[in-house]
Amino acid sequence: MVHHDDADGLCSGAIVKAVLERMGLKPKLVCLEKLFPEVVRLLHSGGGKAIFYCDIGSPHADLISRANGGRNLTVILDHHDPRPADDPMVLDLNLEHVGVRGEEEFSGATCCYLFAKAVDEANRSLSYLALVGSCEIPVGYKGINEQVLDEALRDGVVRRVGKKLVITKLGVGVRELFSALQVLGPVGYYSGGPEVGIRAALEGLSGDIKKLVKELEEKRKAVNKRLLARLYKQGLRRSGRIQWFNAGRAYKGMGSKVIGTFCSYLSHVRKLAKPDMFVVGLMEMETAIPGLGELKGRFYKVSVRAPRDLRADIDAGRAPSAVQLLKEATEGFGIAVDGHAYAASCVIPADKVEEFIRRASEASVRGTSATG
Ligand SMILES: [Mn+2]
Repeated sequence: MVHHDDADGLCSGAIVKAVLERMGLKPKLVCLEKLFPEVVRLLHSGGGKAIFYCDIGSPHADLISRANGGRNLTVILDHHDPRPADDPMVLDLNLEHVGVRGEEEFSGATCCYLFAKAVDEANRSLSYLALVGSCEIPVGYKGINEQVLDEALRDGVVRRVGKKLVITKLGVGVRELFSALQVLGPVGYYSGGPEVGIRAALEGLSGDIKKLVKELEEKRKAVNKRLLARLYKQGLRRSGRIQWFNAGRAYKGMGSKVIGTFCSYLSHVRKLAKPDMFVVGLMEMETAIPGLGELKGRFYKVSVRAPRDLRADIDAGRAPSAVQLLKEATEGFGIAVDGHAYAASCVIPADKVEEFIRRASEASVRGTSATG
């Protein structure tokens, strides 16, 4: 079982873990920040396994199919924009395939929940996890998510307390659990956070877990503060329409999502970031995947954010979208390039950093090309 590291990914993992355990199986969980091709090949080596991808996988269903070669039964439960799976043993159950929008109407956890319900109606007790995971969707509970909310309220799995939704069994707010998981997975990625997050999703927030969430948040804040002080002193580096900084190993021990969060914040800081240029942040990644082993080589995580004024130029086609910028700048070596118009991320080999900056700077002034 492979699941993503954010709150939606942890809820997705928790649902499928519970379903498989209720069936008497003993799933082995692997939490991933990004789908490295090397990891996919490793997971699919050998045969006769059942492999689940939760809130991750659809954008790489083609890669997964090639790595699988018909050997393992593979089920993808995801809501990210899918690529075609061309191995009949790879079943992508993403509802995008039937025209439901994964940006608005369902999350990875919703997809996992619908699977759980199809396996056994008794799994309706897990509906709250679809609601927690879906907090990442900015438009509220719409479409299928709204139906899940109605069902959860009717079943008494969640109840309204004032304006809040509370999970009856755990006595925890839906939003509160979401916020804790957003820290446990991404910030605690290299310190056992995902396992704790899965437990929290199924059993609630104990005092110990709350304490861990607070510690992780404080650690991240301290690094953010140091980095900000450095940038106030040195400024961002600029070329073409990109402004960038390299955080190096400042976030050592934390998952690489922290650089994206920092870039989002930075893109609003007028004193540091020009509002009409891409904000690009780089950080060196750890070389190990928890529970799986060492990766071959060293890698950098790259995050791109478009500040306000740049967004108008992107919409008008006067600047490439964030994800298009990354695609062009990392063609030939970019790993897991994904995102949308105003925010995108990927992984690049450490020896490609300079080439990436040069190409991103060139692509940033080109405007919309046909490759998007
Ligand atoms: Mn998701």
